[in-house]
Amino acid sequence: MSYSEKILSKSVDPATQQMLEFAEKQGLETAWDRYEKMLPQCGFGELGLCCRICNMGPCRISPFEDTGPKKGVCGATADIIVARNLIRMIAGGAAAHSDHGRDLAHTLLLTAQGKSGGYEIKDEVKLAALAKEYGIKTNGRSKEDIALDLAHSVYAEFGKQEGFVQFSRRAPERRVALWKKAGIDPRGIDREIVEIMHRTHIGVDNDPVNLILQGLKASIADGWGGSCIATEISDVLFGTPEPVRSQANLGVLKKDEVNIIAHGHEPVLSEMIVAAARDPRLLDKARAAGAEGINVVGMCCTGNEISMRHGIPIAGNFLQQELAVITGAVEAMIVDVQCIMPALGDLCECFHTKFISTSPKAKFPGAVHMEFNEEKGFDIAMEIVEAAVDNYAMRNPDKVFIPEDKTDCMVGFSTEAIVKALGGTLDPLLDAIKSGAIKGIAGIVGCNNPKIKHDHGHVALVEELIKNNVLIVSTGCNAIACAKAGLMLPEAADQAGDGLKGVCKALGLPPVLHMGSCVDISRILTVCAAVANALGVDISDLPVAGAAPEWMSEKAVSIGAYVVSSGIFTVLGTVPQVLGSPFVTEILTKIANDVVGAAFAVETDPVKGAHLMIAHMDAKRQALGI
Ligand code: BF8
Repeated sequence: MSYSEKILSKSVDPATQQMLEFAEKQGLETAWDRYEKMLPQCGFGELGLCCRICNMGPCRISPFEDTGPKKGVCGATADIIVARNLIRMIAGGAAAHSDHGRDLAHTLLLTAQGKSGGYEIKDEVKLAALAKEYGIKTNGRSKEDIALDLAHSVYAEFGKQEGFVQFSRRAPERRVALWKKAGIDPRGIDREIVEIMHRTHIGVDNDPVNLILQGLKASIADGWGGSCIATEISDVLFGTPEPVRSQANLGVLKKDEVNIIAHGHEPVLSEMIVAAARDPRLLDKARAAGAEGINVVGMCCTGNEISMRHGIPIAGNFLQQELAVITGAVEAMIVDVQCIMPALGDLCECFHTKFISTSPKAKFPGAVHMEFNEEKGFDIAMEIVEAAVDNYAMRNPDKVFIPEDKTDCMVGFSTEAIVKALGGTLDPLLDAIKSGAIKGIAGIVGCNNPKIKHDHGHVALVEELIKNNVLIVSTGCNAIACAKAGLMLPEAADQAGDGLKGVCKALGLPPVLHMGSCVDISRILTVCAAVANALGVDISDLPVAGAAPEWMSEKAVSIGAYVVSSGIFTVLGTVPQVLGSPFVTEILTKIANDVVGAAFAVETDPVKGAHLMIAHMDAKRQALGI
């Protein structure tokens, strides 16, 4: 099918192209339309030069040399304003990830106390391993007793006033020493986030370097703290992912079944939705309503969580959430927190789709609120799924339009699963890196953003890297883009360079490994730390690099900051709002190298971005003498 130039410029994904054309014909608005209406976007904002922190403002700094104000009312310069705005984004992102981690700690606590509704401790091996890290005794103790101590320990990480976050000690000793030297070894997670808010208040910290260091510190508390807690405790409660087959793209919606989309982030909700949808009573009810079954599918990071653990299909990534509703085949869009467009409310009103919010932290216009809590998790999930089943009768078959596109994928590559696939040790991977069969490892992550052709940034970057023998570890909306593009199948190794192809074929692995949701970037950190420790070097010495080709969220800013703070060169595919300060730009792209041994680059062309990463890996290989 051929589409207009306009539609082809918006996405490379065939299902998305098809739905965009359909939406246009129906007169339905999407994020792409709202983005176009926003153009031209505020030039001061794009450069990070607008300050709204106090009510003497808003102030904006002129980016032109000769004209316009160079200081805000308080005297803040472009450097100060840009640095403050940037680290407030880190605070927002770190808070979101880490609050997700806190909810997992809470669920573990309730489960250990026997007070949760439907949860259990599924991975006792991981429970024991984490207990060991925290110095919790395991001998002769019940899993509930161990879990209780672990829950108290991880809970305490958030409000810790002094001392380090335990999981940060997975980093190589040299990395920790470097953090200490730079004054960015984080204390409690909440403390570092609060300190950003304090320091960026009018008239507090007005040194851009000092501000950015605090931003890095809070981001480390996120990556090696809050996000890591989210990942590890999810594994304890729901099982550590293992390779499993799944499918991705809007074609996973079914014409003859009750379609339920689980959208958002926290597996605490989605795990119970998955369980409830298998309940015989609800299945009978769905059949009595004329449906052939109940089809739960995921969206965004919730999609990643439930596909990694159950093989549940993923309907799409961030920019596809509205398109899923426009299929007219969705009985319920169930959401919790993060990356949920408020636009869904108005859109769902054009269809029979029930937009169901569940978190006390996240309410939306036009949504029905069915509040979820962990004490009654399964019972509430049953009510939510039943509401979806009851809504099947309201579906208008004339409005249903589901694209056929769906792609098979292999997901579920937790750190443990990767080690298992390698035969129990990291040695085969290290050998392949040393021999040059694998040039390096790239972590490709992050969102979609209508500023860049949907999925093009992700797919073009990843294809170029695997062609050059770079093994990819992927999370978030990048993982979904790669799954849709067929890059997460062992057969995709045929698109890789000879070295990577040989390794993948020998091990039966895809060249792009799905490591999970955005909090699961902590898994990537753990792998990097393990590889660095095995080689006796720091992470910054490894031939590894990161990229966020289509990033948009504050969480992505925090991720970028902690990845660079961990010593990993990172390429951004959309331009961060910092260019109004050449000094801050220089800190991020150059000076950071002297402090944390890594820096950012910005490259909007994904193929060029790939080659920046490859050149970086080549340089690191040379320095290591491999
Ligand atoms: O945490 S990649 S759009 S879904 S922020 Fe959001 Fe970005 Fe997708 Fe998951 Ni991550």
